[in-house]
Amino acid sequence: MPAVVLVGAQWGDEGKGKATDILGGVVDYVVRYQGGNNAGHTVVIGDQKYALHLLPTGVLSPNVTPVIGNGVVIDPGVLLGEIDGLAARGIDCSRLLISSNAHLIMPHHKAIDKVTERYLGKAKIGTTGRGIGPAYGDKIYRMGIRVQDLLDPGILQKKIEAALNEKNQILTKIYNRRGLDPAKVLEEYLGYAERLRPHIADTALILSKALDDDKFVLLEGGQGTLLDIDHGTYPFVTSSSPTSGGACAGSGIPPTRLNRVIGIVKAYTTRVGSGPFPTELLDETGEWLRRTGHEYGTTTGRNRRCGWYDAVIARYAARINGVTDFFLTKLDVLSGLEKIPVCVAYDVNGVRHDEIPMTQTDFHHAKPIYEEFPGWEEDITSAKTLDDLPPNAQAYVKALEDMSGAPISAIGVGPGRTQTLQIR
Ligand code: 2SA
Ligand code: GDP
Ligand code: MG
Repeated sequence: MPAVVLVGAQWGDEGKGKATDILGGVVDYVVRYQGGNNAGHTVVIGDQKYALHLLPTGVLSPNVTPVIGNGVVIDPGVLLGEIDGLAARGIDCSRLLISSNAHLIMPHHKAIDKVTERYLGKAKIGTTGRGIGPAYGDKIYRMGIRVQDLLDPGILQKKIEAALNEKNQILTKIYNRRGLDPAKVLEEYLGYAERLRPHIADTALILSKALDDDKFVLLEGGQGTLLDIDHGTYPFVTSSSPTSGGACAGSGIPPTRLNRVIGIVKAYTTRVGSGPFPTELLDETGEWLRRTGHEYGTTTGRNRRCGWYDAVIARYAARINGVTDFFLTKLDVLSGLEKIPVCVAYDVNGVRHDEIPMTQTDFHHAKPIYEEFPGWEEDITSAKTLDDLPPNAQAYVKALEDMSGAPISAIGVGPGRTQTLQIR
């Protein structure tokens, strides 16, 4: 059985959590392959709302084995809090598997993330402050602490001491903050080790055997294509690879075993944090989209910046990820608009660009070239098939499909599990 990747096609928060949950009925394993508890994936089941940060969305489906892959950075305190929170609501997380090769977010990573953002002032990235960038930085710098180090107290102690030797200098001498006590950090992390031990595994091996046994593996991305460390709007990106290539590196599943890449794309665009966003609306309409679409950060509660659909970005995501089909989400939010502009290309200093410009400088100056589509008044949240949608909504979907580089296979018309139209 092949593996399927689910990837955000914009700047995150496209509705990946709901999409994974819907597919959860047929899959055997759901794997997070990058990011950490910066992610916020919302799933609404009946009158219950779940906001997951580190746990794969598959944890909500009783027959799914949730897996945290090697490409994820884990804050163990947050993970255990999330497990306990779900247990209190009757969700069993005992099936959870955690890669022994995943890296740990340490207290110094969180401290450095917050203090560097503060020092950047106006030039800040707008991170979630969860220690994501510093944890990945140490991983690449080959001084990270991994999940498997929790299993060896001697190694863990040495690694914490070595890390704090350097990081305490940075915190105290450069940023004028208090240093961290290695003994206290060790004690805290050894406590986590006890509880996490039964979940730690060679997940790449388990997933490989599962695929050999014809099991269905779904790889669940966090954030989105334009936040990718390589392919996103650098430096206003997260520090990992949400794109489909990252799914392989972050899980140990080779590219030859992937057969479908689903791009999740919202019927308009949002972004949290700093960085270029050509179709951003800084007016009443942007505020209306935020209110109507409930566009507030799932992790931090921050206002999300809102704007029109950007087909240049969707085409880029289709190309970079090899999207086989799109799930178009939140179409219902657009009900009530007289006209709906869609960005089809950019004007950069008088020159038309049909692709994202090569340099960030040009992208910062990109002005959207819009095509307008007639809107619809009707509430579409009860629609069950494409034919239930008003003709103008159907025409909007068709236009997006024609412009975005891959067919649309499902449409979201509300946050609930059942509010999805399968159209292919
Ligand atoms: P970080 O913390 O180092 O990953 O931040 C770097 C940039 O990545 C953005 N980022 C996100 N963008 C959208 N959604 C995310 N998850 C949460 C959500 C965000 C929240 O689901 O709403 O609650 O604020 C997410 N995580 C990281 C971030 O805004 C920076 O631009
Ligand atoms: P993710 O990070 O991609 O998983 O997305 P988030 O959970 O951060 O944000 C998406 C929000 O949109 C959540 O509150 C979802 O419940 C909600 N949502 C998902 N699909 C739809 C949809 O089709 N219509 C509406 N109205 N809300 C949706
Ligand atoms: Mg989110």
